[in-house]
Amino acid sequence: MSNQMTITFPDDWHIHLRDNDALKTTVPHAAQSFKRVIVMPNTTPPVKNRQDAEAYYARIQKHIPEGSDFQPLMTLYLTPDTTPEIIEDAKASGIVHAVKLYPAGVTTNSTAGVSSLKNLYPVFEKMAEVGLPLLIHGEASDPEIDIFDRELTFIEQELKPLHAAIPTLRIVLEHITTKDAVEFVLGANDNVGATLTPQHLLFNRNSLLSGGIKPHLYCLPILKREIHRQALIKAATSGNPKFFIGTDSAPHAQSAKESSCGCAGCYSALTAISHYAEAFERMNALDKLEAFLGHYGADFYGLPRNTETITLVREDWTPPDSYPYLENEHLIPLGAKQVLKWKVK
Ligand code: OTD
Ligand code: ZN
Ligand code: ZN
Repeated sequence: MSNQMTITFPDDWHIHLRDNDALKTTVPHAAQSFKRVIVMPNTTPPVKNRQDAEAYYARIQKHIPEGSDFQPLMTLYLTPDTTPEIIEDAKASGIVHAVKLYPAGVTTNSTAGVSSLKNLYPVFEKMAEVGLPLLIHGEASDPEIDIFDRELTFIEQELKPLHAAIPTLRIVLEHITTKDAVEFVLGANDNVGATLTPQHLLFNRNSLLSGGIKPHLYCLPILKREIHRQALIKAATSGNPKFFIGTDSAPHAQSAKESSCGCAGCYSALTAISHYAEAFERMNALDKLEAFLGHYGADFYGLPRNTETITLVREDWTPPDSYPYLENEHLIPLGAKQVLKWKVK
């Protein structure tokens, strides 16, 4: 077994950078690990149109380290007021690469999201026409539905009808967490792909809840049973180009995570590559890692693959306990206090 791997520089097809002062931390971290990132639009207020995206892009750019060719790929946040004209205008900007659907209320900063997909079908038709992918947080928004069943319910009630109605719409089912999602993606046409996070490949709901609650493993969609984790890691390591990296790295200050009402989100911008390598190695599938991290996402988005490389070495290391964040706050990385087996040189 080789102790060193040189692979295509990875991209991250799903990241949260937040806004304003948070960008001082999140942008350099993202630029250290990734060449390009799909930037989620769930800021406060959300990124709803071309003007918002251009202004946010400019704020991000101020924090890109000197000499780095890091590239933020912007997205729009779909609301009940999104129109086909907004889609056309966003596409024409050249900086907007996708549109994100949050069913209202399902995750952090999603109150401005959508409760009925049917009304937005003209918007989806326009996205299919101009070639903007729809990125979906695939959870049912009905709060009565059990939190562990929300992904499956969304797939059955919303996603299958949408894909059947507009099969030419390119869809990324984001951060999939169940074998049902894997089966949906495998059964759908080639316009449908999925991202997978490090936490959903490595941990299950026991990791979150058994032997003491672990707030830093609390994210949405919530970690599921072991059979689901196994289906996810099998999909990720299968070499099927429908499945690719999307860390869902989501910064929340330590004080907001370790609280009586803790925020959802795992911060993995600086550790995700190591986590993925470890997850793939456990499946004896390190030969599939490069394409998952560096090829399939670019192919799906119709962008060129990166030509630069990174080198991973098999070397035990422990991430810092925390990173400074905002004024007197800290971010706790996924994997804090653990020994990770692969390090980016
Ligand atoms: N999940 N936290 C956040 C977003 C994601 O659903 C997501 O994409 C966040 O903090 O923005 C989380 O747990
Ligand atoms: Zn989401
Ligand atoms: Zn996310």
